[in-house]
Amino acid sequence: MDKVAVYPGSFDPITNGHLDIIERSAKIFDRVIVGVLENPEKKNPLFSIEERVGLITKVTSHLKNVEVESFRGLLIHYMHSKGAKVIIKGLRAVSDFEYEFQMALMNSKLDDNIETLFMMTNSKYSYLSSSAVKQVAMYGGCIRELVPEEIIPDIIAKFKRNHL
Ligand code: COD
Repeated sequence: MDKVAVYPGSFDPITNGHLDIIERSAKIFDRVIVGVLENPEKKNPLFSIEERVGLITKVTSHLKNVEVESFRGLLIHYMHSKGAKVIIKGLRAVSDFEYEFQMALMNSKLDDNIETLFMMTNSKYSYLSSSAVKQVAMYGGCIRELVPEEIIPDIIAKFKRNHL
């Protein structure tokens, strides 16, 4: 049976830190599904859900066992619909731990057959977050090396159109 994992997140936008986790997971699992959460709690996203799925699809096209989809509601329900047993999470710093620990325990309370697997960030990207990328881009800083090259024009265009 195929080993299927889901890597969930907001990915607004995908960064090199996210991509590194996806590439490493793709070496371990038969299929990796990047699940982009349509999260009503996160107000004013930079990219729409369809745009985020499109950007991730573009930068993962070299990974044949990676799929990208959006989902709504509980992650556990999405896992069930995909027949996936493993949730992949990235950990950057101790500050990520408390929140991730709470979510992992809640998810295992909802279904104890599902495991959360934590991957340590690549030290090159430990400081990197989508919010930091947005701040740098908003004020015209260089985002090269923070996000995949192919999506730099998409990010810059957003700020030119909507945010400046
Ligand atoms: N290096 C390594 N990992 C990283 C980096 C980096 N530089 N940056 C981010 N990550 C990791 C994050 O730790 C996270 O694991 C993942 O990548 C995605 O990050 P984000 O910021 O895009 O996504 P979040 O943190 O907004 O995503 C939160 C979820 C969507 C995973 C979460 O809210 C969720 O599962 N929601 C579903 C609702 C649910 O089921 N709730 C019940 C459980 S409480």
